[in-house]
Amino acid sequence: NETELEAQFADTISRKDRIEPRDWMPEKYRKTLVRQVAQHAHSEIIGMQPEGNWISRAPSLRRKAILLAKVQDEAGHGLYLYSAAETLGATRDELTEKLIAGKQKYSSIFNYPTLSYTDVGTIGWLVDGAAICNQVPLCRTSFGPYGRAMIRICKEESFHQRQGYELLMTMMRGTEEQRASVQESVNRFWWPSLMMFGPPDDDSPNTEQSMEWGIKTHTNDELRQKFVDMSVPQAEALGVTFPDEGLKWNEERGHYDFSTPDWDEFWAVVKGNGPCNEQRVAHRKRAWDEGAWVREAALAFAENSAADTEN
Ligand code: FAQ
Repeated sequence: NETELEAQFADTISRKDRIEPRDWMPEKYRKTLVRQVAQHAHSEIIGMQPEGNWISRAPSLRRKAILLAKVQDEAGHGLYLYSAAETLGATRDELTEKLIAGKQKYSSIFNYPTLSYTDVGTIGWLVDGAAICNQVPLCRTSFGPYGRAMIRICKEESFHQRQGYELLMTMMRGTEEQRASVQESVNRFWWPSLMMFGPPDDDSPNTEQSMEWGIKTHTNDELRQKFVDMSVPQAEALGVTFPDEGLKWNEERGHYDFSTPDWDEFWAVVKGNGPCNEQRVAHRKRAWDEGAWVREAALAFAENSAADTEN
């Protein structure tokens, strides 16, 4: 009965064991997971656009091969994540329809433009760096398929982060103009990267329940702090600064202090009013509409093959 199932679920969570697709789960747990996993999948797919913008203009064959591989990895991440959502009963078609209708979100970061090739390096370093910081703990999330998808995704994100840092390192060894381009790009991406971790804890409606269920294992502010602490020495090694006068080591806390991000800007971007929101969703919609005949043909082929096998 229901009470017994609930007790079993609570017991699995308290043992930090995994909930699997066939296990009983509260409806709200399932809904929260579909929301988070779908947003995560959409972010990977929409996240292909800002960097994809530079594939045809990469400065060398080597850089082009690296960038192509990275953007293809992002498509793969989206697919693992849509598959994880499917085990919760949400189909990829249904989720994509919701994304293009503006009913589901994707990460705010991908609503900022990539104005120079240097941005490819900065996205690798800071955006993939923030993604790793947020996603390594998710490898131990309570829902099995999501956690297992995260393990492989994190390995690939580490490669992405290193390629970005290596690109910027190469530019920092270059001309004065190249160094200025790195600093300019870092200035634009620093604050939006900090916003990737979500609103501050006291303004985060989902954190408490998600922590209780073991979906999240750290709060938004904890992970943001971890990212700042990790990034400052990397910036020093690179020879760039972050655009924050308030950034300084706090001996007592054992962490870097930093200024408050512009949360009004964050909410404006999340609500659809960032610099590229419209363009990103319109592009996704176009690709979805133009691909309809491929999906239909694949389905018809599968049905015919099944009918042939039956005969
Ligand atoms: N952007 O109550 P909370 C990548 C929404 S990495 C947009 O704190 P929660 C790799 C939130 O959904 C990026 N919306 O929510 C890559 C909620 O609205 P809702 C993807 C945001 O879920 C790199 C409301 O605000 N990573 O793609 C954002 O407990 C380079 C209140 O927030 C993930 O998705 C935001 N930044 O915590 C690809 C990681 N923050 O849904 C290509 C998994 C919050 O109630 C190139 N997700 N909101 O309508 C998570 O860890 C969590 O969902 C958080 C938000 C931490 C993002």
